[in-house]
Formats: sequence, C-alpha cells, structure tokens
Amino acid sequence: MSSQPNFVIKLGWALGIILAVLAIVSYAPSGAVATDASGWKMPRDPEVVNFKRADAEVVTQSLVAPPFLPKHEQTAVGPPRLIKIRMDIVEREVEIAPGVFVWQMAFNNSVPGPMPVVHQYDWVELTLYNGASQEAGYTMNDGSSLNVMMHNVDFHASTGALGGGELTHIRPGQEVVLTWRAVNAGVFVYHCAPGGRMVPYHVVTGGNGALLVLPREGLRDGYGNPVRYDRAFYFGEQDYYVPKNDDGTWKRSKDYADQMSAMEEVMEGLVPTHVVFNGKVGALTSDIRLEAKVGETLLMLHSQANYPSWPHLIGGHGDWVWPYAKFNNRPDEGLETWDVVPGGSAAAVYTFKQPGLYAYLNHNLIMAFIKDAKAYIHVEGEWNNELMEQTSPPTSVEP
Ligand SMILES: [Cu+2]
Repeated sequence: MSSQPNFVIKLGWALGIILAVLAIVSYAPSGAVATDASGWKMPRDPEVVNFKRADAEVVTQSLVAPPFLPKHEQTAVGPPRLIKIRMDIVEREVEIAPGVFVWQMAFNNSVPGPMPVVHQYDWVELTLYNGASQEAGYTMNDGSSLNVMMHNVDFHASTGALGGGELTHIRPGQEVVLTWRAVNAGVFVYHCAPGGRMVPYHVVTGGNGALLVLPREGLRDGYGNPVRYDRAFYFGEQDYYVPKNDDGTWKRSKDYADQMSAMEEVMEGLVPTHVVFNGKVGALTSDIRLEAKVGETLLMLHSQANYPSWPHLIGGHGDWVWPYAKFNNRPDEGLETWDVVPGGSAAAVYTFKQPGLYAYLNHNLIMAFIKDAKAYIHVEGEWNNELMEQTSPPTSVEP
C-alpha cells in the first residue's frame, strides 16, 4: 500500500521535468527580430533594412589620419545614407624606427589607413586611386605620383566579391569606385588583398585599416542603456618583418617591389621584427600626445590585420567591452584585458576616474615594451583618495 503514493509523486516529478524541458526548447527565439530573455536585442526596423540606395541622401566624409576619427554623429539621424569617401594608395618609404626603413603601402598616406565612420545599413561609396592623386595633395618619395604595384581593398564589413577585393584591382594611375552596404555593426578591418603571396606582403607593409559601423541607435551597455563617448581613439597595430644585411644592419630597398623577396624570408619565420601602434615606433607615446579628462568616456578602437593582440589599459579597465568589437552583441563588463584576433578588432569604453598617465597597450609585454605596441593617454582632473592613496610613503626599514 505504501508504494503507491511514492509512485504517484515520482510520476508527477517526471511530468514536471518533461514540461519544463519542452518549455525551454519551444522558447528558442527565431527569425531576424529575435529578442533575448532580457530584451537586450533590438528588433530590426524593416523600413531601415528595406530602404533603397537610390533614395539615400548622399554625404561626403572627409577622412582623417589615425588615431583620430572623422566628425560623426553617435546615433543615426534619419534613414540610411550613402557616405562617399576617397582613399589613395601611396607607396612610400618610412623610417619606422631609428635606422629602420620600410616601403609601406599606405591608404591615404597613413599606416594604419583612415577610419571611416558610418551607421549600420548606410552605404559606403569608395573612390580608390592607385597613386597620390592631385586633389589629395600627397607627394611620393621621389616626387612622382605613381606606384609600382597593383593594389585593391577587401572590406570585412562588406558582402560579396571577396569583400570588394575582386572589383577593386587597380594598376598604378587607375581609379575605381565601389559601393557597398554596411549590414553589420562593429569595427571591421579593411586591407589590400591583391591575391596569393601579395596579400600578406601588402598587409604587413601597412596596407590595412578599419572602418567603424555604429548601430543606428548608438552604442548600448549590457543593461541596454545608451553609451555616449566624449573621445574616440583608433589604435591600429602593425607587425613588420624587416630584413637585415649580412653585416647586421637593416636592409633598405629601392622601391616597394624591390623590397618583397627579402622581406618574405623574414615573414616566413612568423616572428615580427617590429610591432607598433600607428605605423612607427613612438607614434602614440611621443609624436602624438593623446589627452583626456577625469569624467570623460573614451571609446578605444583597435585593429590588427595579421597578428593577435591583447589590449589592456594600465591604471583603468574596459568598463564595457564588445566581443570582437561587434556592437550587436551584449558587451562584457569590467574587463582587465581583452582580445584582438588577426584580421579583427576590439572596442571598449572607459570613463576616467583618476588623473595621470595611462598606457593602452598590447599586454603581451614583449610586444609593448621591447617592441612598441603601446600608446600613452594623459588624463587631467582631480585625484580621488578613496580609489587610491599612498597611505605610507617608501621608507627604509631595518631587515
Ligand atoms: Cu596593395
């Protein structure tokens, strides 16, 4: 007699578990307008997604050299727009460290290339020129305006034709126009990709940059609250593979093509001779002074087209860090060090709470301090003793 109530209780439990499992399985979100359990995901507006390029307002964006970004709105105003940008590809010889010369291929005469800023579902209309165009006003090393090699561009933010690489091959002196839609939000690498062994050669000589695609509603923290930034810096990290002469001095070449075979021998070892931010040693620690104030929120953007990196802000944190720098994913809170995958990016915000010197760097410390993958940020404001105080200064004590 006593076994029957037990059996009924067990049956009840089993039914309950089956119903719970069914409820979880049937909850799985479906379709493009998925909403996660917390409601963090935003439904996509069909009017924006289906907006036609022919109806888009055309706006020209003037690009600027990194680590700075062009003037931009953090939230989109009105329907998707067509953003016209222009990039010249310039082959140039640069002294990347004392006595170390590299022929670079530089989008808009800078390494990394400039960071265009658009919003998700905008179009990008790029005019790409192989050489130093008159309107850009660059001069080549030898005073001429012609490169020696073919170039193109692959936008990781675009869709189709090898990221546009198939449609943008241009010989020296040629120009091409490519229009594509930014369907995902985040920071996306772009790089030259002429094919085969030329791809890594052009990328490790500086032929890369990144593009910022902001969500139309702007950035949001992990609770869904808007995130506004007061400043944004783009840290483009570059690995170089510079060959040496038999006597141990750094080898110097006569042009971009002449440099390739000796450089490839170093590249095959997979160990960079130099790793820097913004193209050269000292670029963001002495050449350019980066500043911020206590209370300001800094958006830190980072890309590496060919090598991993692990960003860290010494003396601060990543208040919010978006995985792989893709803004339609909920950001992680309060990180110490985060990831950049090769051919990928990082995006993080931090609100400064103390004045002083901060270093934003690759926390592979060999890359940061023996190479030069680092930047300094000088922050002004009031010191907060509650957060930190030297409560007893160094004093000599008897052993
Ligand atoms: Cu190229």
